Amino acid sequence: MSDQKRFTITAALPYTNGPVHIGHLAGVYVPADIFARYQRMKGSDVAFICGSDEHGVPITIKAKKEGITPQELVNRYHKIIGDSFREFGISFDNYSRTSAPIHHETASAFFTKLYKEGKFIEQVTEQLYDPEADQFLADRFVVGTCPKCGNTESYGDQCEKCGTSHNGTDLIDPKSAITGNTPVLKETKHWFLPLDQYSEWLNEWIVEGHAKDWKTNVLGQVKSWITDGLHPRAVTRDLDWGIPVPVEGADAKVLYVWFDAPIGYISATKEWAAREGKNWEDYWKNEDTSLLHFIGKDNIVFHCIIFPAMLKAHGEYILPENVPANEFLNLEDDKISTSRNWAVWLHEYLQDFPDQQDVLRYVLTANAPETKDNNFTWKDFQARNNNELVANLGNFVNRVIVLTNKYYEGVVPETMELTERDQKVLDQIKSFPQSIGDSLDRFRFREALQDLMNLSSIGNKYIAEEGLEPWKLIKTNPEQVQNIMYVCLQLTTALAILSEPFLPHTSNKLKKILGYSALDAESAGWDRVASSEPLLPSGHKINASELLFSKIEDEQIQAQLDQLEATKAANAATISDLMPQKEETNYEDFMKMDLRVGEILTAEKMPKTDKLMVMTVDTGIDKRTIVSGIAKHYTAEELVGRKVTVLANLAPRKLRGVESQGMILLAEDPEGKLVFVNPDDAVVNGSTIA
Ligand code: B3M
Ligand code: ZN
Repeated sequence: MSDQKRFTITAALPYTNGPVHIGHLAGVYVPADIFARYQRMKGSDVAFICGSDEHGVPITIKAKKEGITPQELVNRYHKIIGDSFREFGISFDNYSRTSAPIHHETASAFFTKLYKEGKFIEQVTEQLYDPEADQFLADRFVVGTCPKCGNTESYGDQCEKCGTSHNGTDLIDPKSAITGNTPVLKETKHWFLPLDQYSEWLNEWIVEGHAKDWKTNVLGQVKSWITDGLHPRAVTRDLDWGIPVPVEGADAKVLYVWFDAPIGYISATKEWAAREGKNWEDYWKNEDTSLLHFIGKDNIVFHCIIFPAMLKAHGEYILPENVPANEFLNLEDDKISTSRNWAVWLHEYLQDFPDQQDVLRYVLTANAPETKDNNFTWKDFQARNNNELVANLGNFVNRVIVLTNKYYEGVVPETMELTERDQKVLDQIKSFPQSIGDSLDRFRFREALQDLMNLSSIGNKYIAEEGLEPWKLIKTNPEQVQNIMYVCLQLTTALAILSEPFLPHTSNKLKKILGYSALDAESAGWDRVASSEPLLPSGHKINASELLFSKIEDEQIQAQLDQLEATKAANAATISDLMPQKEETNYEDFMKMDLRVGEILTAEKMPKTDKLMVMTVDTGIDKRTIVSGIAKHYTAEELVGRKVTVLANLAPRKLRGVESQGMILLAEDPEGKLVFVNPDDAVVNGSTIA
């Protein structure tokens, strides 16, 4: 095929310090898999690449806690994660791992080339060091306050609240995650990639060059990174777990995990190509290849700024054509969290819903966090299964298969003269590969899935039209029923083909029922549905019916909700999440604070944010504007008229352009729930508190 396209499709390498959950699947792996399967069906040459990200500090911390080696830890999770992906039909061409020798060689060689060509800055800097642990505190070994958003639990390399990536030394009030001690500064030599030198080029290539085809959430982040100013980034660490820095005298130093991990895409491609007798360079060095990175939003900076800068510095590689990053998926209105066990783990889902992988794939796609954070609820999961998969798709297919077996002993009937109505449906079927494909080409997976379901709806409507139901017509007009059933069988086959990227297990099952696999393999292609040849010719024999989907009962859903409730209760009971007592303060410092009883007069959610509430507060001395991050916890109506405690002499601060003149005191529980520190309603506004 001369116009065959070539794709290198990568999905973020999951950290190997825990299993994977629905958030991973929804954000990265299901969309990537849909795209890869679709392209294969279009006849494209696809390398779909992933693997375990086995380096980095969290892995060493967890291994230490469990008293095992990092390698033992990653071996365990590499298996669990790999199994989950396989079960859910994520069709990687290679699922590799970064502890593999081929990766160590590839990453090492990559670093060496840049090193020899003078692409790094060598710098002795002062880094945080924990004397008691006798260790430099790289990345997650240090916790402190984020200089940008004030989150008190920011890691050394990245703040999970605001997404900023920074250096450990930028943290305010840093603490060692190993001993809890305040670290000291100690000199050490590292290699830095001077990102500032790539700023202009990045701006041209992405912000100007891809303004139209990249997702707005991705462009937005990239722009703000570039306008905030890019700085040299250390690409090495003082650690003993990772890929040794291939420079003489750099003992006890390894490559930064975010330097080696994306190179893992290249290593995994090499490993696969060697196995399959292909040339890996076609997938990484040929300008005709489309390189696509599927990731979650917290990985945008690494895939759109740092890795491209590395590739550019190297000089031999192609750059990503697109990075269709997704936002986050919440679970029952709460952020998915590994440490709070607030997640639906894939290996656990499979125990509770065996053989229902496609139901989860379906719900996660229908609800994908494509343009904004989205929410997974068990009730929605049940409703989508029962009302959409069972009642629409499953019902249509089942009727067609049962009736074909009943009326024609499973043989696709001959057609008589087709009515306009029959022909219309046949024509409609042919338009679907194009329309679903258009959505997929633009990474609009929800829209594409909706379109697939429309095809099934067309079938349901056609078969149930008043007076034309085959089960009624069979007695009076059997010829017409032959036409209807023939058309329905074409539509069912189209569903079997076009559902493959979304619901691979279902598609397989349906192809088996239809005996479709017995037809020539070529015919499985995407565009086959649009051709003028019948998809399932008259005379072809199908098999017996089997249910594609089954109803999910209330009890099953309740069991999941109960489990989450139990998790909540267990979390509330652990005090380990509570903030440690702050350092001692003194009377004078405390008395500097002007605390007063105030009353909220007006409240309005700040446009385009989901957290901020703009309020007018009567402090007794004046009426002023205070902005507070409580919009997720209270509605404007709940706030007006409430007595609150106000810190009145806090220096004003601009939040999203609005000046906040003071602070309202709130209590935050370990779950992140916010409640007011409430003065008695009888106290007059302006009363001082001390
Ligand atoms: N392991 C981060 C993550 O799982 C990281 C991705 C690496 S992709 C090269 O969020
Ligand atoms: Zn922050």
